Amino acid sequence: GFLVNVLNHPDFVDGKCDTKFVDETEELFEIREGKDRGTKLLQFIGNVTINEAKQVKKDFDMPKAPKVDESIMMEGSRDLFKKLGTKKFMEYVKDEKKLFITDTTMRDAHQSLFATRVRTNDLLKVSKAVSHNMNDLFSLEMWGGATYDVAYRFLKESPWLRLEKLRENIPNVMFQMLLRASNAVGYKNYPDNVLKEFIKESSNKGIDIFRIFDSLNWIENMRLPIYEALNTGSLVEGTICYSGDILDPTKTKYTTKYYVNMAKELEKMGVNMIAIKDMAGLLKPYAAYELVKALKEEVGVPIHLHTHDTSGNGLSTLLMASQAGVDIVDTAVESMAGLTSQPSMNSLVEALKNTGRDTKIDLEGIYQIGEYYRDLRKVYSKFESDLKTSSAEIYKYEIPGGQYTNLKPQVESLGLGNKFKEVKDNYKEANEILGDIIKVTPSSKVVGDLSIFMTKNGLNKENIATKGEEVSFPDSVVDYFRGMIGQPEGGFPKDLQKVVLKGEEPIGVRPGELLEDVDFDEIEKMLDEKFNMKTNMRNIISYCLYPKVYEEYLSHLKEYNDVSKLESDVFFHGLNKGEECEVEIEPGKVLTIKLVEIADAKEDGKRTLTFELNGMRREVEIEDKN
Ligand code: 3PY
Ligand code: ZN
Repeated sequence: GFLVNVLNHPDFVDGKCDTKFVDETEELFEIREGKDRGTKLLQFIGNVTINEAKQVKKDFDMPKAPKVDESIMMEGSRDLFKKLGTKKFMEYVKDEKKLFITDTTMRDAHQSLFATRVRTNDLLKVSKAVSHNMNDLFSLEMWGGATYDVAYRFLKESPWLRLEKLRENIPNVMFQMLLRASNAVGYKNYPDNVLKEFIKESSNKGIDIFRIFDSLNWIENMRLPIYEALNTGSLVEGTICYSGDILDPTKTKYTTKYYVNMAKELEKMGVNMIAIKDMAGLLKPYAAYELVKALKEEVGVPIHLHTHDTSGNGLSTLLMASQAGVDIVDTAVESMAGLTSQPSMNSLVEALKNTGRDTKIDLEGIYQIGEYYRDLRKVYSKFESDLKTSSAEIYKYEIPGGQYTNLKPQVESLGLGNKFKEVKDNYKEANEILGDIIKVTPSSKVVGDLSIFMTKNGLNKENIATKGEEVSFPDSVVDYFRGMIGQPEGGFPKDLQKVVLKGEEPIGVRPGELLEDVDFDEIEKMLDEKFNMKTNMRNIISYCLYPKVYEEYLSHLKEYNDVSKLESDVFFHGLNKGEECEVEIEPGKVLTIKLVEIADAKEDGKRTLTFELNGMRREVEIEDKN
């Protein structure tokens, strides 16, 4: 029976059975499922091979991570943080002359360059080298933002296991996540109890620093997550999202004063650092100097700058910020840097060598990590955009890095490929129509959805109020005007709000005040019964954040078992005829899988695929959906 198996599980016997054991691991489904793990994997590989990969030539090898001496534990920022405690550690950061560096390679870099697709398996392979060679960094941004959604939706793996396993392999450097305030890691405001539990679990499982931003810079939405994160003993970056251009005297909404005031309010709430989140890469070099200087004069906590290199000015922005006294900046390893990603760590480190802000980072080992990612990118090439050069037109459009990369394929998939320029122009116009708002997930989605909607329906600034009477607007736009993601600076444009809401009254309070707490017990019961599992709090949270996506993930797990251990060339490209792969389904247990034969489709549309599984012939039937 189920219980017996749980009790016999090695983790349980070892006494390690905290909440960790009862996760979405394969064992839980094995227990009552007849089909074995091997056959399920063959079915998965067969399906990818027939319906997704179509026997593409694999002109890449899976990259090898650099070897390091694992017996030597390198001291890192996390060790120091633990040793000094919050207060002393933050004093140290503030007093230190060197510029501190955060690496975003495991999160924002691949979110911005190829739609967040890097799998845990590939991150784990390089993780020990990261712990060893990147121990001088301030932190690693490796979770949050879109990673959570994409892990379940597209990678069919648990983001919690990513966090846990990376933490195991990298115990020495601080982990940082991006939290969308009351939107957590989703696209809408969630009930307070969901948000609280999410933050607690994230901290328990290894997050040291929460970067908390609201997509409209609305402080009311940030209070609860900030207090909750501070309560866990983690460090908190109160975040100001940068929009517009403080150097442009004609732009009067988002001024230096506006940002400084916001930072001061966040400081009063007790945050440990202020993050400037320049998600679209709009902070020009001299503006960075002015903004950082003003913040350094007016707030006491360290300043952490995040930008994107879309315009090609990213490195200059970091250098000017450094000159003005910024404490920490975000970069990515050079083979994952540039364009819509962060500026290159390697270039910045070199640029500051032998100056007053010398980062003191040894690049030797970081080059090796760069080589790993350079080779890895080939495996993920199908997710890369065709953006080849930087683009200073981003200053005009104000589209965030990840959205900029995604917008073209999104527009193409809607059959508007020939209207990309118009969509971008409409993005700018939609922003004005919505009241010149801060644009970052999820508010950037509102602007993106509206711009596509305008393009499709021939709407513009002049006719949207009249023609809009007859159409129903995209859900995200309606929710925005209802006040469901919060209140924008300067309020809503009232005329259009009336048109969009068609008589419904908007809310003026924090949405979390109106959303009823979720009944966790009820969800636990439902998941236990429906998926035959022993549900834990992380499972419940995942369901609360993404009910449909999470259920689909669990169904996938049931049908194909745990696919996270497949190598990425097989996960994304299947097997070619005659090709063989190995999968270590648990430590020491390796399956060898060879695709021997693909038969023609039968009348019912199914193909028989012949495999060898550890040398034994196995046939599986795969429906050819082409
Ligand atoms: C996210 O919220 O995912 C972002 O990276 C916003 O810039
Ligand atoms: Zn970013």
